[in-house]
Amino acid sequence: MTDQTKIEPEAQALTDGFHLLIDALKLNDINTIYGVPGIPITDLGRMAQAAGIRVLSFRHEQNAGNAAAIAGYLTKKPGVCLTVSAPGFLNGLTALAHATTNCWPMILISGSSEREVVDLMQGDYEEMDQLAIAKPLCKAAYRILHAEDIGIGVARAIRAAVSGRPGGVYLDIPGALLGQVMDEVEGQKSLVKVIDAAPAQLPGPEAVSRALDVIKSAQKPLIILGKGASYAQVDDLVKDFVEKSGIPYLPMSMAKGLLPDTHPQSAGAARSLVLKESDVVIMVGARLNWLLSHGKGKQWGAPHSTKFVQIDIEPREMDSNVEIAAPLVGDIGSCLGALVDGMGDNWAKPPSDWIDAVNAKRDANIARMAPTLQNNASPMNYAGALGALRTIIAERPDAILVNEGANTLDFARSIIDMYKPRKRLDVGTWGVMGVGMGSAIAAAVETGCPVLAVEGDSAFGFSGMEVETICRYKLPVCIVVFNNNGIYRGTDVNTSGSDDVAPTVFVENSRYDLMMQAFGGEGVHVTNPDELSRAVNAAMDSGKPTLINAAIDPAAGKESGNIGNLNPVSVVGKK
Ligand code: ADP
Ligand code: TPW
Ligand code: MG
Repeated sequence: MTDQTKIEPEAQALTDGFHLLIDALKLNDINTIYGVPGIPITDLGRMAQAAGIRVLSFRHEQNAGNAAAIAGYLTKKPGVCLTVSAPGFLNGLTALAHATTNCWPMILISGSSEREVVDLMQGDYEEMDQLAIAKPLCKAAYRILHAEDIGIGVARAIRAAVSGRPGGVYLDIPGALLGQVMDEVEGQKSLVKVIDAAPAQLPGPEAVSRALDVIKSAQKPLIILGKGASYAQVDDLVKDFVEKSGIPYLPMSMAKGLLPDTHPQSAGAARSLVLKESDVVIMVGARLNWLLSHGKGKQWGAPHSTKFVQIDIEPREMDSNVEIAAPLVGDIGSCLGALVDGMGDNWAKPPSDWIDAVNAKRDANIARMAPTLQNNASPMNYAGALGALRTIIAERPDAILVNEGANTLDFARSIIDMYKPRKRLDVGTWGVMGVGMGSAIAAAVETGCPVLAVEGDSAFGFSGMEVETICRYKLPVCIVVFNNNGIYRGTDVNTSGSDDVAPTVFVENSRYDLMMQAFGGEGVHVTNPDELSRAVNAAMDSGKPTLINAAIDPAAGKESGNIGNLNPVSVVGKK
């Protein structure tokens, strides 16, 4: 027996993997998570919400991932998508690859199963070697195994996502990590605030003067603005460069609105002419990929050869398709700043016969299109329906336009003028169907602006269940489904004699508007442009989740929209 009193050691303050991960994200101003809950990350979502992070739950990880990808594009901070192991991870991975392809910063955080069991392939719950699978599909992939490494792991993921050419990063979080405990003070010390995550990258002075020399030598210069230029958020500098140079510019799809499409130097409606005839082209945050016919061939007026100046943060982009006469490697702000400085006060504008030729072609094309936009016929064709939406965006330039489909995309791109930067969100470099609802949700969440999503009926179907998410979070999203009963057209016939419809045809006269009503949103069915206008304006005024089923003539569209030429042709003909 002892009379000694037992002294309890003072209770040590502890933290764990859950809290450290949340603290690390918050420390780096990541305040929104897009995802789908489940083992092992359900509590992580709950705790993140309790800690003040906005946690948006989706109906499918791919849509949450697409939302994160667009959040990255709009904010220059990595959009975060949170998924469960194996199947949830794989669903999110498509979006991570999409973000990487488009050069947008995103982090896919996935829970994963017991490392020891996975690595011995012993059949764990949702077993998969996720890190190995993610690696080839994104810019960087990391796994955190110890609670004290969470700060560094998150910092590495953020830096990898946003520095240099932005892209997707995979962060593997084994479930066991979340439960690991450590001293709270030590834990807080282990967190890392990323300083200067996307450092300026200045072009060399020789590269700048080489570029200026090439531009000066041009008789028929052209500027091409890509979505890298929109992403960079140096809108005033882009305007300065374009206006000071006096050079006509062509916006790529998502760069529409970086300068208003009605800008006097816009060559958007003279695209074929400027690509074919220009002698010097200055690429600003755009790649010479398939969307620009790889910078060569008939579309570029071959055999005449074009000289390129290219501004890009990724050195390996240079000469990827054709020779670049003046590579300008650096961030767009620094490169354009150096060019504008170098142009001085007496910069000579391009020859007036070139400017006159571009403007004449543009004005003629616009005049030719104008009457088609007034077509109030029912059933609607694309021009009639889009003419109505064009007016709405002109009156509401702050609205964000989300757009996907084939004909629905291609017609809307050329018909709807954009007036402000980063207001047009579409299918990006891959032409992916299904990004629409994720994009619409992230656009509303990240900017608070109203969103108009113009969707082909097929495109909408890829992520249509997210109308529930839009209703749940009461987002100001108006979806217009261009319902032509199918993919490209609703008129294909099955020639086999079986009862099935043709592979491109959907249920006739479906009522997508009723889907929205199922979740308490507004659903409207319209058959002519006047009704469409009224319904969209009402939706935008009310800010209520709305889906407008716009009946489009099933015979109005073309196979694959504007890119039917990319379809392989059977040498023995169609059966
Ligand atoms: P688009 O599809 O509009 O033609 P791309 O996605 O093909 O545009 O090209 C965007 C380019 O912009 C990429 O090559 C990317 O490396 C580059 N980029 C992205 N952000 C920056 C930046 N801040 N500074 C310079 N280049 C950038
Ligand atoms: C992930 C192939 C390109 S466009 C399209 C498909 C299926 C749909 C076109 O029909 P929609 O538009 O949306 O009704 P419209 O106006 O022409 O009728 N899977 C993915 N991405 C792509 N691009 C496809 C398939 C495709
Ligand atoms: Mg369709």
